[in-house]
Amino acid sequence: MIPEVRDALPPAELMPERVYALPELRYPLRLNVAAELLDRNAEGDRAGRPAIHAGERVLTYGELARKVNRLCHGLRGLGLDRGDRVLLRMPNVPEFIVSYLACQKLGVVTVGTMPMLRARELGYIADDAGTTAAIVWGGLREELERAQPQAPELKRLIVAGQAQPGDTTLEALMDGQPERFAPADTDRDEIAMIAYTSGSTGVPKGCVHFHRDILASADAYARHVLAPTEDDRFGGHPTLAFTFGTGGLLVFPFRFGASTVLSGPFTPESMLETFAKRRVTICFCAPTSYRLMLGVPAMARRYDLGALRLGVSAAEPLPAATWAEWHAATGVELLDGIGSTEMFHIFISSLPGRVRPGATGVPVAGYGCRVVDESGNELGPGQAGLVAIKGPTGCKYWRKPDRQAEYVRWRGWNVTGDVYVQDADGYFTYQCRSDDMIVSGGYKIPGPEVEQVLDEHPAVAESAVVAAPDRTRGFVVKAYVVLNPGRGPSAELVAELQEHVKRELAPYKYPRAIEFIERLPRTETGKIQRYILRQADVLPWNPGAGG
Ligand code: 3UK
Repeated sequence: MIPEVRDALPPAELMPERVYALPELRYPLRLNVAAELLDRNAEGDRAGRPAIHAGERVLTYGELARKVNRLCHGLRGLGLDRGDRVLLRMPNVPEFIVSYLACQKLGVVTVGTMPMLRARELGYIADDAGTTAAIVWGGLREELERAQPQAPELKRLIVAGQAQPGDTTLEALMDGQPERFAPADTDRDEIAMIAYTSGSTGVPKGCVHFHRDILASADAYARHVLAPTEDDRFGGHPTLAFTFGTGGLLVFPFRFGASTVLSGPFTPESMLETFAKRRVTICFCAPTSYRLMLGVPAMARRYDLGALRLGVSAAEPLPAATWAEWHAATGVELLDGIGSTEMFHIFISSLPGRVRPGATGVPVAGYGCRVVDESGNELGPGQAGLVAIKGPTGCKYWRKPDRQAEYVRWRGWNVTGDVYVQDADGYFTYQCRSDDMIVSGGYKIPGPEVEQVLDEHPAVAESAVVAAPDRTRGFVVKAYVVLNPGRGPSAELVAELQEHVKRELAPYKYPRAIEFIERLPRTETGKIQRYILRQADVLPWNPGAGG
């Protein structure tokens, strides 16, 4: 590994202790994730089997491998090499997968970014990761170009899809290139990707995953929980840039020679139509999306979901009621699973045929999970505490040793900040988060990040952002705003503040509810008492304005 990249990893004493308890998790020293996911299928007897379904288009493993190899030559021609970081900004299109696999094959580190991110978020990520090039979808270029001044090293944009004259295009890079390319001889513990997650402090943190981590997630979680065959078709809405999507729509299908079904922007109807038309067998969605699909009138009669055999639900807790409604409507079991960007994917999951609705499930094969107190002492059944995990994947923050020490504690346990209770028979039930992160519609929204942006508005003196209960989304972002002298509450100002946040941050982070108050409740040491605001509707001092 090049020294610059190695030095960005956490110090050895803060590394998670990783355990490879199963024989299928023992990998050779030299390991390349793209060779495993792609070449193994394309060069074996699956060359003619489908790899990607996108609308009417089907790309076989053989076709995909030829595209990837041609792009490897093209990227190499631009001077990109092992250890370099490349930012990916694309919707769920085949070009995302081609770019991801080509980078992996070269040993180039991918930095996937969610399409909804805005310039300030992209600029931070590009600069923090030290990306020197980006592969960007034409329709998403504007925010990235606005971010470039924040990331001086990001000089080269490669445009996929709709391009403009003078662009370096993905197509041109692949044009006329040889169709074979030998994968880089990467170490199993060499960095493959950095996935950014919004921390509760509002500063995005890069989560590093090695070549081996990505495969381990498939060989622990997917193999043991989903038991995929090459006839499975994986579908769903998470972006490929989110590790929930990278796993569910790229790594897991390819690890088992199955195929992935890519779809456009999520609407409940379009998702159901894709499941029916493309015969999706395993789907990955957030609970909110399952609820929205259940809200489509006569959903099970209008869409033939006969091919579907399992639905994975993650990113937020799956209530027993949603499980029961989906099961009644489709006959399909939803498998709740908790994962994180730090852990790459799911580490506690329900198992087919053994679901207990309302509980997340049991530790995934290969992972050890405990419920502990603040000092790391194990708690007994029925007692709520922090969940701590050890397994083949683990948290490795890029250039953030202080944050690393919060996530990895007690000589190697990963602590996600989630509060759990374990039953006497081993099932884990989610309680809440222990910090200020708001989980809304499956999105993680750090309250402080929204506060910071609200406070930049000239009308705002200060603000506090909390989660307010919501029937569809679980919770929504609610902002309590103290106005500057001379500014009064109004519906126009609510709309203006909402627009302000949507312009500055990914739009899903905007406060769906805004309430103006005289002052924020604080402790004697000056800390905002967000728990009081969470119950604010019953407080006498609440003037009840706005909303
Ligand atoms: C919360 C859940 C209750 C929990 C993710 C599957 O969500 C993913 O990653 P993020 O980094 O967020 C991690 C946090 O989200 N969470 C996730 N799943 C559940 N809470 N029940 C669940 N089933 O607070 C966790 O710490 O955005 C999920 C696979 C890959 C992922 N990255």
